[in-house]
Amino acid sequence: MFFGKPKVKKDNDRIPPNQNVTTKWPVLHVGNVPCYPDLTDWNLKIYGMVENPTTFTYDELLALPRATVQNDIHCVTGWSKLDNVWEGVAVKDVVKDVRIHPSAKYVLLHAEEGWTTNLPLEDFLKESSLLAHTHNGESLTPEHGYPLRAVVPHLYFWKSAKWLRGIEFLPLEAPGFWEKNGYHMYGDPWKEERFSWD
Ligand SMILES: Nc1nc2c(c(=O)[nH]1)N[C@H]1C(S)=C(S)[C@@H](COP(=O)(O)O)O[C@H]1N2
Ligand SMILES: [Mo]
Repeated sequence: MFFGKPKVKKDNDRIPPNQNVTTKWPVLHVGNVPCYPDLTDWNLKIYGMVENPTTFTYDELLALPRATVQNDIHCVTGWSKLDNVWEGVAVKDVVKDVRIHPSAKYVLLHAEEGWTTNLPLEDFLKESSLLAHTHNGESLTPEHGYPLRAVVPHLYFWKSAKWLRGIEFLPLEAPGFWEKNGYHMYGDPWKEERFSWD
């Protein structure tokens, strides 16, 4: 599957206000980079407002249809990186059999060390959202989220949890780590929704 947009837009139509394009890939996070000598203890838990709470092993996740997406990412600190090619699994395939309850309206993504971020269910389920293990043809490095990170490119990049371990479906919006610390609950880069007061 290929969900990426063809390159028809001019570059300056692709860069949200007050962002600068970088060809490097900065590393940004709080806490430690987790170390996985092997992935036998790794899993991804899907729970909350779902009929079938599910735990995926890494192999089970890789057995889902493979998705490739090309997109631009925009960090709230001001850098944008264009034309990233991510491979992984589409969110809609990951949640296909969990039967999301109709009262679920929001998602809280859980990463290692208790780091979290929140977004509306509708945004999480977009065609462009995926759980990625590969970037530009290479396995994610530990500092960029190995073995699995969320990629939600239409929101500021802090919503794209690295070292993802859990997906919790909620009826109400619960602020994640940065959202509790003054970042915007939604984070649309085109509207510059950087902080809660924007
Ligand atoms: N688990 C986790 N994921 C995280 C963060 C974090 O601190 N912990 N930081 C976020 C922020 S603020 C950004 S800008 C991106 C940075 O991803 P990168 O380091 O791969 O560029 O990861 C996001 N995902
Ligand atoms: Mo960020």
